Amino acid sequence: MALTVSPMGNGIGARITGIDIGATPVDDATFEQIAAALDQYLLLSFPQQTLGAPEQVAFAARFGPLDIHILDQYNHPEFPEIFMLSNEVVDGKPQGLSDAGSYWHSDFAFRPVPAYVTMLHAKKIPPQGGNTLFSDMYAAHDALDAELRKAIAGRRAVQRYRKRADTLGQGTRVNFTPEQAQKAPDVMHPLIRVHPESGRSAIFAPVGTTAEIEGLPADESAAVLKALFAHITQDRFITEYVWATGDLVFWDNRFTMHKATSDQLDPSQIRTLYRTTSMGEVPLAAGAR
Ligand SMILES: O=C(O)CCC(=O)C(=O)O
Ligand SMILES: [Fe+2]
Repeated sequence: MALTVSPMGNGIGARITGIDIGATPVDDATFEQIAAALDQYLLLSFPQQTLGAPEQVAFAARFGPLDIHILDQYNHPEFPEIFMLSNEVVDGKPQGLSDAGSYWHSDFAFRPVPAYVTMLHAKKIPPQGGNTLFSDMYAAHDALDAELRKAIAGRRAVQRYRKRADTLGQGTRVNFTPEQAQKAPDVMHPLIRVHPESGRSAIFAPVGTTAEIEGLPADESAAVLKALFAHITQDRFITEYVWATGDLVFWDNRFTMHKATSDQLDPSQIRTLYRTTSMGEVPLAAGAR
C-alpha cells in the first residue's frame, strides 16, 4: 500500500494518507511502515477514516494488549475495549467521559506497565475548540540544562493516580470510586526512560501523576519537579492538534505527554471520540537495556 507521510510541522506529528484502515485488513508490511512512522513522529493522524468499533479494536490490538477501562460506565456496551469520550448527554445519560484529562499526562503512567499507544477516532468534532496538545519528551530531554539533568539522572519518581486530585482538588471530572482507586496504588518509574531498541532517552515525568522523587528530601523533590514541569511544558516542545470528524489519531505515550482542552469546551459544542489503549512495557531506565 502506498502511504503518504506528511510531517505536521517542525516538531512531532505526521499525517498519513493513502489508506482506509477500516476497509481492508492492514497487511503486515503496511503495519510495519505505520509502526515505524509512529516511532519517528510519535503522533500520527489518518484523516477521513470511517472504521467502526470492531475495526478500531482489531487495529489497535496489533500495537499491544488492549486496556478495559476501570471507569466501565463509559465502556462501549458491545466492545468494552472502546472507551467513549463525549460531552453529549442523551435523555439525561452521558454518552461518555466528558473530560479525559485537561492537564499534562501520559496515559496510565501510574500503572506498573503504562500505555504504549492511545488511539482516538473522532466521531463528532465541533467547529471550534477541543484541540489536544502534545509535548515531545525526547526534545525536552535533549534540551535539559546541566543542573536539571544532574538532579534527575538515574532517579525514579512516584507515579500516583491521585496526585492531581490531592494537590489541586480536582481530577478528571469523574473520579474513581474507592474500589476503583484501590486498583491504582503508587508505582515508581524512572524520570528518564529509554526506547527499548534505539536507546534514545526521553523525560518521563507526566505532570498529572509524578509525585515525589525517590531519595530526595520533600522540599528538594518539590523544587526539582517544579523546574522539570516548567521545562517540559514549554511551547517549543508542543504540537497542537486540531481535530476533524473522521480523524483516527494515535500517539506513543512512552515519549510524549498530552493535554486535552475539554475543560474549555462550551457544553453546547458536542465532541465525541472512541478511544482504545494498547498497553506497553515497563519503563526502562537509561543503562538498564
Ligand atoms: O480528549 C482529548 O483531547 C484527549 C483525551 C485524553 O487524554 C486521552 O484520551 O487519553
Ligand atoms: Fe490521555
